[in-house]
Amino acid sequence: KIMTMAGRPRFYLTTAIPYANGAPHIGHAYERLACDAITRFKRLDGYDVLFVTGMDEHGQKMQQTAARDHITPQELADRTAAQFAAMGLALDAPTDDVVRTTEPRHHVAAQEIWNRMAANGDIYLSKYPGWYSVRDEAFFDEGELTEGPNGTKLAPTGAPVEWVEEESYYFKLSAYQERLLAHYQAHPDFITPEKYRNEIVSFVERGLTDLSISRSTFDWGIPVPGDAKHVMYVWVDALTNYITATGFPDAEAPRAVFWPADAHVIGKDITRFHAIYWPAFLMSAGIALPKQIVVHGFLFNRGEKMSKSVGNVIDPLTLIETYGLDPFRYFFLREVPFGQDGNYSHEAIVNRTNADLANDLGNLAQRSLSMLAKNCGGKVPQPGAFSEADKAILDLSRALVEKSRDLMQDFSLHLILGEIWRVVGEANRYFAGEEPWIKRKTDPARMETILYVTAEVLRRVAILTQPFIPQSASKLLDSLGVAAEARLFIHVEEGPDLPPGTVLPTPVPIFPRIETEAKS
Ligand code: ME8
Repeated sequence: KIMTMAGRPRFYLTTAIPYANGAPHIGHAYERLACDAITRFKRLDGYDVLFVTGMDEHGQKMQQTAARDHITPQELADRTAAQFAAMGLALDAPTDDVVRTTEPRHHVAAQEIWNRMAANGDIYLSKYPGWYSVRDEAFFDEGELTEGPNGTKLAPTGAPVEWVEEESYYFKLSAYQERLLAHYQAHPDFITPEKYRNEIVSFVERGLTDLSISRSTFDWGIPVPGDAKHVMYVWVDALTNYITATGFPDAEAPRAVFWPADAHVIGKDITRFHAIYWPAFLMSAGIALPKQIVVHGFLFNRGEKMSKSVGNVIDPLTLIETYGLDPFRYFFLREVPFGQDGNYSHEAIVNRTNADLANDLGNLAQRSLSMLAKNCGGKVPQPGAFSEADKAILDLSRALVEKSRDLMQDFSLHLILGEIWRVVGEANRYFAGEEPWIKRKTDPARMETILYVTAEVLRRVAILTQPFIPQSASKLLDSLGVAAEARLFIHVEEGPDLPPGTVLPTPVPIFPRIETEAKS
């Protein structure tokens, strides 16, 4: 691991940069949210994290959408960038940077990587006709196409393709087949989950053809160095954002130390670009490869693909307004196994929120903290000697850090939440089984110990939940009197545990139930 001067390990994480030709949808929100949870987790675990997103603002698709809306491509880009910034705020998922591909610093980086690939002899001018899909911004081989209506042809993604016959610059992708395969072999975790790795490996094994990397029939892009008739293929441009953020080509830039990135988090439809083209470009330019391409699945509304024509494209901001931010965050991170496709529906969101947040964690916090307020003078009590049951639940809650860290190796966010809520379940059984409301009369000292143990377990659970439900976790920690600077994972592993005598604020409900029917 690379250490910073302060001795903290570094971690550089990116989202894909959304196309700026449309408003944010739930898939974008999900990706940003997952990356935010990873970022928060790593920071709480002592890492110096660089978390970057961006906007993919060039290409034919942008030019077409802008023309349709009677605005310039730059106006379209500005409008969409503002919508994505609002989404980031609504999700409470801030980033350290937003690389917009129309920025001058990005033009510099993209032209530099182009020049290095050219200097390495990997770029040539030629003319091969081919099938191009504007929606995917990609060429497809004849053999990959399917029949569309009225004798038209469709890309494997279902998008229409057009026959393109123009002179363009090509990248010698075919020359990288063996080196890419060797890299996948030597770094088995380069593409994760394995399912996507296997797809990429067999695709590359079937052989690679050279890649058209410039266009000359439209001009909304970064000019090719030395030949301004051409603009760069939008994917060469877009992928380069990941090094623009680290100050490339300035090797002395403050963020240069963050390259190579630890994880590019992307959806399953763009694995080819990230796991084949991007590493090949970097090899050609003599730049280190990212450590991991982390692939997530697609979200479906009740099993249906979102589409404008079906009318089921849901604005993530509407969902956040309806359910509240933390229920929204919790639902998607808990319910969708990270790496797999997932479904959402009103019922599923309500059920998760009420069962896990309101009942399991909310009730435990509410019951134990209001007992503390009433029976222990609103202070953290002094515990007596711990029983076996006390020790068992305390140990389980402390072990959560190491378990979560292990699961974070595979970015198994849903399993981390599963482990945390398993402990919440145990804590509820402990609390019910120990019956502190009865001990209040028969053995008040024992009651104080039970309430102490429960509050301490809540402290640990709250610290662990911060990456996922940051606002609620923070309220819970406030209600336990935990100082803002004592909320790291190390404070679970090494303490200090809740100091007896700490004065606690009046408990407030933190996890409201979602009521779906009006009460009569
Ligand atoms: O692909 N569920 O941009 P994009 C989950 N500009 N994730 C989804 C999704 C869904 N239903 N739909 C899309 C692009 N995504 C390029 C990226 S990176 C150098 C350039 C994911 O706006 C998608 O897989 O179409 C991608 O990771 C991200 O959202 C942006 O998609």
